[in-house]
Order: sequence, then C-alpha cells, then structure tokens
Amino acid sequence: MSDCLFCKIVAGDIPATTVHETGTTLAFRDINPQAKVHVLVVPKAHHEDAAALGVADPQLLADVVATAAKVARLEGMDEAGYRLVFNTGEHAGRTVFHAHLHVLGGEQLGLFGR
Ligand code: DGP
Repeated sequence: MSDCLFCKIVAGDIPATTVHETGTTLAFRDINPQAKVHVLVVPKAHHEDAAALGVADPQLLADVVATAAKVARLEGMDEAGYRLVFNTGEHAGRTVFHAHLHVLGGEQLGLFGR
C-alpha cells in the first residue's frame, strides 16, 4: 500500500534498524522503545492486523511468530523470556495499520494492565 508506513520500511523507502529478515518477514527496532529490547516483526505483504493476516494467510502469521522467536534468540532473550504483543484497535492504542508483532524484553517486564 502506497501510504502505509511499514510498507515503506519494508520497501526501504523509510530507514529502520533491521534486526533480521526472511523472505516473507522483516524485524526492525521500534522507534519508541518500551523495553530495553523492543523489536517489531512485520509480514512484508500488507495485512491490516493480526486477525486479518491469520484469516488471509495463516502460514505468513506463523512466519511472523517464527521470526519473533529468532529475534529473541539473536537478542539473547530466549532463556530469560520475552513478551509478544499484537495491539488491535483503539483501546489497545494501535497507531500503525499494517500487522506487526511487538517483541519486548531484555529486562524484567511489568505486569499487564492500565
Ligand atoms: P502500535 O501501537 O501497536 O500500532 O505500535 C506501532 C509501533 O510502531 C510503535 O511502538 C512505534 C512504532 N513506530 C511508529 N513509527 C515508526 C517508524 O517510523 N519507525 C520505527 N522503527 N517504528 C515506528
């Protein structure tokens, strides 16, 4: 999609710090990190959100999760643990409408809540 921020990052039109790339996914550092390690994993193909992605292309959703696990290994978080988050809709504070999986960790994380 021509006006999608993450499509532009995937295309290389907007710079981002890439952590890992596969044929179908891209992992890059969040511009506004909420943890010591905060990486976003996106499918290269445009899908509005995780639910739409899961319906349209379940294998691609699995690729996104597998890339997140790879990022956790690369960032040394696989033993201590990490958090995976898909925000959906206004109440979750969603801002970018290209499916993306947040990978958070590198330190003790707080509990969920308000
Ligand atoms: P969400 O609230 O789930 O829609 O999160 C979108 C995330 O995208 C947010 O944590 C900040 C990040 N973000 C927004 N613009 C950019 C950008 O231009 N580059 C990078 N690397 N991350 C961005």
